[in-house]
Amino acid sequence: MFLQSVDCVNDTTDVIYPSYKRDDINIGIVHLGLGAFHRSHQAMYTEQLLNLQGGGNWGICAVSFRNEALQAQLNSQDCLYTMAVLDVEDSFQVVGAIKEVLVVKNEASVVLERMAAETTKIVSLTVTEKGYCLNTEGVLDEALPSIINDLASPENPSTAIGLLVAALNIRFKNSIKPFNVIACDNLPDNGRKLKSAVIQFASHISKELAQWIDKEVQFPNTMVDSITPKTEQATIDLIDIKLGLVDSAPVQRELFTQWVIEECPHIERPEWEKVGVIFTDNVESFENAKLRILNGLHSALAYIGLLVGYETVYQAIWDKNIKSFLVGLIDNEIIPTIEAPKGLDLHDYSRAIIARFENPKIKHLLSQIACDGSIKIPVRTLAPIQNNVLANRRFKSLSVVVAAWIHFIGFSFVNKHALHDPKAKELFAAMSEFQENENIKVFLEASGLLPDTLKNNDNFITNIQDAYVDIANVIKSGVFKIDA
Ligand code: CS2
Repeated sequence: MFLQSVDCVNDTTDVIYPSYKRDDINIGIVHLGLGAFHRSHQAMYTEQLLNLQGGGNWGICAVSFRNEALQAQLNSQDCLYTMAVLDVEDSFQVVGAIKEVLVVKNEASVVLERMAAETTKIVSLTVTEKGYCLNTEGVLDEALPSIINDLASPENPSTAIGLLVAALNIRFKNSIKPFNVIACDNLPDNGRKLKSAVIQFASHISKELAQWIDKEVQFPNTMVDSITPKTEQATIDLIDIKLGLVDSAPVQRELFTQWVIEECPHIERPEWEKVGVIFTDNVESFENAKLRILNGLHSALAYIGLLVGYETVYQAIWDKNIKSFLVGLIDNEIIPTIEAPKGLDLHDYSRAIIARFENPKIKHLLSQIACDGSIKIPVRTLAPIQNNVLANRRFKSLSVVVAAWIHFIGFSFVNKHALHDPKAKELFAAMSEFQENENIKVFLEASGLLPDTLKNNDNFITNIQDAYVDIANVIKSGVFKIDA
């Protein structure tokens, strides 16, 4: 039997099911970006609150940009799905918070209708870093083809920015109070950057609209965390046994989860603080700690691990040499760049992250993390290097991460593997030039990613050059042996 409705589940098991009446809850949130992360994180917090409060009008309309297959799967099971938490003891919960699934590619006008509805109080997003359509300075990149298209036809948008502006424009014209926007992707100042991109786009439509958005719409910064790898067949099988039903769209994640949201007065929102969400006026320090430690280590593991032949975070972190390199990297070069949030011991925080990576049940693919390096490396690795350069501190191990990333691009280039990166073309062109004249400075400059402080810093270039040679030796020997 298939999972179809809450009525068909067998609630004698220890699986948690929605305890509120799903039919009675209305949609209050439109979420853009229906990936596994949204379903295991924001939707899960909302689900817990609905369970706690016995309902509430915070149902979610979840919007995918292209994934019709997922829409069909979720529709066939009344938008229900199971979340498996994989830890020493696994646990399972059927989530009912998502009430509707839409796909922009086929029904952009319905998406806009939902976003413009007076009952929609919040639009949240997990569209990955590249979905913000920003250039290296962190402002809207108006040269992107998708943004050019949306600007040419703003009533028929296909990007997250275009959708937000079009929906806000409908509300503005109809004197409907705006929704507020909660950005949930891994980039520093995510809310602030999104707001500035939205205003910049809106200013091409009308000055009044741009001013209204600036004044009336809140875009709190946030930090989100929970490792959510692609769902494996083994988890699907486990869920089938546990539920006694076939769920064709489950998600899996680790036990740890965190959501920190900037406190903004007057936002009409679910009382997520009742289910553990932290509201604070100091999101930036949580963001920095998480981006530089967890995500920074992830990228280091991805590029180093893949070059040595590992497939998952779990395999790479159990390599003693890699682990001891990472520990040195954290203590000597990352922690000194972070101002810790009050009450958080960065040493303990970083060790807890390593322990999370060591969870044998989480098979997080390094290739998944290695995507979009041109957006991730500047935030996770170049930014702390820049801080260290300015403070006259060491950055030798961070340089190793950059060098591993360059080798990863070189490997993809030489073997004609697709590079999953919005700047793939530019990076391959830079690599081609680099391979001709073997001057790493050429690659770094041509990649267009370097902040001015690093561009003309000979010490930085020398460090990367040396690290590049070290990594070449690692690849030759198949053993990672670089001391941090
Ligand atoms: C990862 C993140 O894919 C990546 O770049 O570093 O998705 C990471 O798993 C999450 O941020 C964890 O919260």
